[in-house]
Amino acid sequence: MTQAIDRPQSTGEVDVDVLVGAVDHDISRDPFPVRGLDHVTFVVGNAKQAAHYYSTAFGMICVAYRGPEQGYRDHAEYVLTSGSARFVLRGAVRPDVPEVDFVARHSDGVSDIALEVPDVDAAYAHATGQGATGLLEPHDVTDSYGTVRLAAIATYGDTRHTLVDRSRYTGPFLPGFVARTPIVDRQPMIAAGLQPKRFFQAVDHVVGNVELGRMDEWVQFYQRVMGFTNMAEFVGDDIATDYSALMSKVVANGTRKVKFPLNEPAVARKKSQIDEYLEFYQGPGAQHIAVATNDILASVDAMRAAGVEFLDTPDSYYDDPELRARIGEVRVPIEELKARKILVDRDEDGYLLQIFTRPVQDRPTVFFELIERHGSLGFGKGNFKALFEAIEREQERRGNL
Ligand code: TYF
Ligand code: FE
Repeated sequence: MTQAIDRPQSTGEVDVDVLVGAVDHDISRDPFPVRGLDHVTFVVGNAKQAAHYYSTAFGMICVAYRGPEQGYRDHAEYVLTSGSARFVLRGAVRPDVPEVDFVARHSDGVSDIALEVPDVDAAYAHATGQGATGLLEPHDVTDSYGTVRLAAIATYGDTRHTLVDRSRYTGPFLPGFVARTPIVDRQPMIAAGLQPKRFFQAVDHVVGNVELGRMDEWVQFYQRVMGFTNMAEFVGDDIATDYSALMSKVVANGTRKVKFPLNEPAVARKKSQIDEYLEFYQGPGAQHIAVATNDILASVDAMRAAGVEFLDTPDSYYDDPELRARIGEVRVPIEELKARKILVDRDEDGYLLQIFTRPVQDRPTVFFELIERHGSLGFGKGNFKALFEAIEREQERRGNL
């Protein structure tokens, strides 16, 4: 069943040029060297249907599977990729496994933001030495494709970081997983020009929501445990009280390939969107996953056509002469962005285009962002006002404002 399928390139040049904003940096001198994001695991109520959703609505390709058929009696796990982005969808097959409790508490959510590291033992020793809680000691897992070394540490809420060294492994994902063919055949749509080959090619950043007053602790956690440093973009008191009702700081590894914004609620006029998340997720967790695309127009069109819901942006956003002046020329006429509700922001390094989905499960918790970067390393600070107003309209619709 092994075949030349769309395997993610976890290291090397491909990643560097697909992830705009990565910088040259020698990770060998880092206290906690990180090659990149290995995968994001979602624990879901029904992995079979989730795998179908991410195949049809997100254009992802199912490349591997592990479940009862392989002798793994507890879970069904589907691995889907889009370029270097790799999602694992895990559903319980039995009632007495922890994933059942995870879903009861959080609903579908992110359980693992796994990092590819060159030396699992060194990374784990550094992390736990700096106070991280170890969840899995370094150990080898082996099958006929080779050996993967794994360990895991805890982060906010019920979220973990698995540490993965797959340099001695050639299989489709991890030992025990078997290669499988895509769930849907998008080739006819692609051939007819109705869908892009990929809707996105990498994970740009993963955002965590933590409790009121805890953001700085988690920023320091990533500084201490992973040697991450702060990026310039943050939402401070000034912005928080005016319209965002949240505070935010961004930490990143040396290459800037791994970026983790961290949000906490702020006390403002209205109920914070972060409080809404914390209430419905029953605690801290991953809030949104931003995926990098190089054709956000085509991706949004394909995803909308497949039924993905995006946040609305009022026409007044695009008609604002101040925005027009600040943005200047971008690669498409602004009308093209307006027609699709795509946001645009510019900073000293360049510009970015971005759009946010509505929550992708029944609870107002996890959502996605599509981002197309043209030089800008930011997170769309110039859009925070328009974005947070849009989120407040959604909170209002849900009766949570
Ligand atoms: O990742 C970011 O920082 C941007 C902005 O609830 C953002 O995408 C921040 C908080 C939020 C939604 C978007
Ligand atoms: Fe974001």
